[in-house]
Amino acid sequence: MTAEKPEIVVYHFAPAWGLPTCGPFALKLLAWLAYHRVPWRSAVQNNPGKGPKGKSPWVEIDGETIADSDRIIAHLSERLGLKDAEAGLSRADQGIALAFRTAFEERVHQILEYELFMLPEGQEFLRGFFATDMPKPMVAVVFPLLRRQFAKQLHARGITRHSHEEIVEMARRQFEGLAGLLSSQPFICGDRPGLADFACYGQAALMVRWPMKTPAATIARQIPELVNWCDALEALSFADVQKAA
Ligand SMILES: N[C@@H](CCC(=O)N[C@@H](CS)C(=O)NCC(=O)O)C(=O)O
Repeated sequence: MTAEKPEIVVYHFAPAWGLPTCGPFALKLLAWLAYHRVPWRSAVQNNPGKGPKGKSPWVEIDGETIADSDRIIAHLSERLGLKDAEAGLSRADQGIALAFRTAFEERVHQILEYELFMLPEGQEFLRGFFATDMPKPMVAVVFPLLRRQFAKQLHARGITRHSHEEIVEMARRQFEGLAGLLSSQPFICGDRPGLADFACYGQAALMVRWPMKTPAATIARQIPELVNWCDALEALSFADVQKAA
C-alpha cells in the first residue's frame, strides 16, 4: 500500500443547486473525496455513454480508468490507506449499514429519476440542463427520446408499476427510515460520516437541495434530521475543499 497522492480526474455530471454535481453517485464520490481531503480534478461530462460502464461517474487514476462509485472508493481507500468510519462498527452493525445504504441507493435513485424524468418540474429542469450542452432544437428532439428510454428503464426496474401516491409513500418511508437512524447520533455510522452516510447523502442531498417542489423532495426537505445531516456532512466535506489545480 502506498500513501503517495495519485492524479485523479473525476468525470461527473455538471454542478447544480449549489452542489458540485447533479449526479447522485458522483455526489457521493465527490463528498467522500472532499471529506478525506483527497485532491481531484473535475471533468464535467454529461454523457454517461462515454464512460467504460455507460454510467456516471468514472475516474482516471494515474491514467487508469475505473467506473462505479463503490469500486472507485474501494480502490482509493486501499491505495491511500484510508479507514472508513464503518470499520469501527461491530460486524453486525457493518452488515446493517451495508444493507441500509444498498437499499437506500437502489430505491431512492429510482424515485429521484422518477421525479426528474416523469414529473413536469423535473422535465423542465432537465430540458434546461441539456440545453447547456446542445442547441435548443436538438433538445426538443433528444429529450423525448431520453424520457422514453428512462420510462422503459423505470418500468423494468419496477418503480413505475406503482401509482404516483404509492411512489411518494415509498419515498416517505425511506426518508423517515434514514431520519430514524439519525435520531440518536449525528451520522449513520456514529460520530463521523462513513460509507453509508456518503452513499445516502448522494441520493438524498440532491432532493433536499433542488428547488423543485416535487413531492418526494418536498418530504425530504421537511425532515429536520435529514436537512441537518446534509448541512453537517457538507460542512465537513465541501467547506475548505482542497481541489487539485
Ligand atoms: N453503481 C453505479 C451507478 C451509476 C449510475 O447509475 N449512474 C447514473 C447517473 S445517476 C447513470 O449514469 N445513468 C445513465 C443511464 O442509465 O443511462 C455507481 O455507483 O457509480
